[in-house]
Amino acid sequence: MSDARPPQELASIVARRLAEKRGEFAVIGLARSGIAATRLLRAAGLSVYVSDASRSEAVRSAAAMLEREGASVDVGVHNVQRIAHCSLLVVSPGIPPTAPPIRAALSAGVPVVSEVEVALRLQPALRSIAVTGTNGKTTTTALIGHLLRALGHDAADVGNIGTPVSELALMKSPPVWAALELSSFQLHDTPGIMPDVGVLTTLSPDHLDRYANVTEYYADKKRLFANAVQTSQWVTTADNADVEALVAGIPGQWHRFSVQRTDVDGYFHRGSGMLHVFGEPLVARDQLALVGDHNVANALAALLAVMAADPSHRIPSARALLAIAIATFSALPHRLEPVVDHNGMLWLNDSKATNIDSTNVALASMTRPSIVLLGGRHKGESYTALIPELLRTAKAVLAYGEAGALITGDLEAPLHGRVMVEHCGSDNFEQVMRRAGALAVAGDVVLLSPACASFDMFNNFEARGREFARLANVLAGDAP
Ligand code: UMA
Repeated sequence: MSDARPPQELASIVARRLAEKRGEFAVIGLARSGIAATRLLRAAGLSVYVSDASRSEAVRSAAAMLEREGASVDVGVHNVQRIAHCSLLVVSPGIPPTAPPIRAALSAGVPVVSEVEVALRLQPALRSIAVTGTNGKTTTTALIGHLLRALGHDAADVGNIGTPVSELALMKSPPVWAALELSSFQLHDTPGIMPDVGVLTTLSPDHLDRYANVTEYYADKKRLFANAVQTSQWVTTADNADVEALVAGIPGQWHRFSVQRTDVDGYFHRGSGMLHVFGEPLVARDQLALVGDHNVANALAALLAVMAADPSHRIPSARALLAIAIATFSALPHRLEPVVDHNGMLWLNDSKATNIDSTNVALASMTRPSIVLLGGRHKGESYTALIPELLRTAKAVLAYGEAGALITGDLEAPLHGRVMVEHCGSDNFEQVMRRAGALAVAGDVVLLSPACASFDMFNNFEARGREFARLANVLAGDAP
C-alpha cells in the first residue's frame, strides 16, 4: 500500500507541510529512525506525536527521552485516530506498509514518508551519493564515504548502513557530503529523492516476506530514479540483466561498471589485473584488501560514483588520492569477515548475507573446503539456487533455526552423496557451532552465510555475527 500521488506532487506537499509547521506530525517506530526523526522534527519547532507498538525496555527508555524533549509519546500502542488527523506521518522502514496506522493515514490523505525524506527536505544543502541494490550496497556506501574523506571532504556514511540521515542535521557542524545507503523500504517512502549521484549495485529476489512478488520489490528499488532528469548522474552495473532492464529509458548520464566486460566506464581488466575507471587504469586489483569479484564491482561502483559527483574528483591529483584510498579500505564487520584463523581453520562471519544471492556471492569466493551454516528466519526464496556453488567447495551444510527443516528439504536429496546436509535443530546456535567445530579439520573454512534473516534467534544480523565470532573464539581456544 502506498500513496497514489506522483512522487513530485507528494514531495512538494511534504515540503510545504514542513515549512508551514501547522498541526501535529506523527512518527511511528521508536528505534533508530523514529528517534532521530522525532528529534529532528522537534528541533525544527514542530509538534510531534510518536508511538511504538512494543513495550520493550529500549522503547520505554527512548520514549522517556523524547518526552523530555517535548514529544507526545505512546508506548505499546499506535493511536490510529490521532495519526489519521496529523499533517504528516513519518514511518520507520521496518514497519510494513500494511500496518494499521499507515493504512489509516493513507486513507485519510495524510502524506506518509520516511525519516530519510524528512531529513533531506530539512537539509537542502547536503550533497549526497545515494546507493541502493540487493547486495553490495553497504560496502559500496562505506567505500564512497571513505573515498570522499580521502579527497578531503567532510563526509558521513548514513541511512540503511546504521546512522539515520536525520542525525546529521542535529550535529553542530553537519558534514557537507553524505554517502547514503537506501533500502527498498526507505525508498518506498522517499518521494523527493534526488541525489548528486545515484548508484544501483545489483538486483535479485529478496524480502519476499514483505513483498508479494519480486516485481513489487524491484519497483521500490526503481524509486531511486523517480526524479531523474537529463543532467542526473547514475552509476549501475552492466553485469545484471534485471538492472539493465529496470533502468532502460530513464533519463540521465549513465556510468556503468563491470567485472565481465570492458566497454564501460569502470571495469576490471583481468589481463593486466588493473581496475580501469573513466578511460585509464587507476589501481591494481591486488591492492584491494577485499575478497571476491563482487568486491571488485563494489570498488568500481564507488570510484565511478565519487568521480562522477564533481569534476574536481577526476583530475590526476584526485585520481592518485583515490588509488591510495581504495587500497586502505578493509572488509566491514559481518561481510566475509575473518574472525578466527587457528590450527589451519578459518572462521568467516558473513552474517549480513540474509538472502540467497548474497550467500551465493560468499560461496563463489570460497577456495577451500567449507562447512556452511545456513538458517534463521525464512524469507521466501528456495534454497535450491545454492546447489551449484555448494557443490564447488562445500563439504557440509548445517541447517538450523526456523528455516532449518525447509533448507534440509530443499538440499538433502540433490546433494546426497556429495555434500553432507545435517539439520541441527531450531533454537540452539551454540550446538550448531559445536557441530561445525567437530566437523572442521585443518584447511577448512567454517562459513556463516545464512541466507536468512536472524530474527528467529537474534535481535539482528549484527548480534548473530557477534555470537558467531564469540563462539568461534571459544571453540578455537578449546581446540587441542
Ligand atoms: N514497530 C511499530 N509498529 C509496527 C511494527 C514495528 O511500532 O507495526 C516498531 C518496533 O517495535 C521497533 C521499530 O518499529 O521499535 C523498528 O523500526 P525499524 O525496524 O525500522 O528499526 P530502525 O532501528 O529504525 O532501523 C532502520 C532500518 N531497519 C530496517 O529497515 C528493518 C535499519 O536497517 C537502518 O540501519 C536504520 O533504520 C537507520 O536508517 C537495518 C536493516 O536490517 C540494517 N535493513 C534491511 C536490510 O539491510 O536488509 C532493509
